[in-house]
Amino acid sequence: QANPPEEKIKTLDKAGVLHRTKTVDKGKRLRKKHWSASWTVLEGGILTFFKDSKASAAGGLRQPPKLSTPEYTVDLRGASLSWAPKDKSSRKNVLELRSRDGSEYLIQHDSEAIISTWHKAIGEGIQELSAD
Ligand code: I3P
Repeated sequence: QANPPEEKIKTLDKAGVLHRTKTVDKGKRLRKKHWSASWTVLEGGILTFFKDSKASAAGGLRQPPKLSTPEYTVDLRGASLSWAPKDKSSRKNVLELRSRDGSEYLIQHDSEAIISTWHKAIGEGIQELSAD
């Protein structure tokens, strides 16, 4: 094997702007859904949702939000990912991510192609961690 696992896991897997909302916080269902378009980074088995920022949404990949701070950090170890059932949202292309600590997030993008690449990348991230 060319690279030790420590090397592999540090690489940036994916980054971009997604719609997301947290629905459950450590087992406690949140009352209101607040969808935000925010910069999202998948790196080293961690998915980080940055704070909502109009600048990050508008700038897309060309303008990473340097001054933005992480809002939610999801450890993918022991997490699970699936397409959200229809009753979870009226939106299309919605993924549901459940973390091991019992929190849940919905992740959405109007483009089926874009959400599919995130589905694949996050799914692979979860797989890689379960192999350790
Ligand atoms: C919610 C808002 C959400 C919607 C949610 C509404 O209303 O419109 O976007 O979720 O539907 O309750 P409010 O802004 O008044 O909180 P979706 O867009 O995912 O459908 P829900 O009650 O069916 O979760």
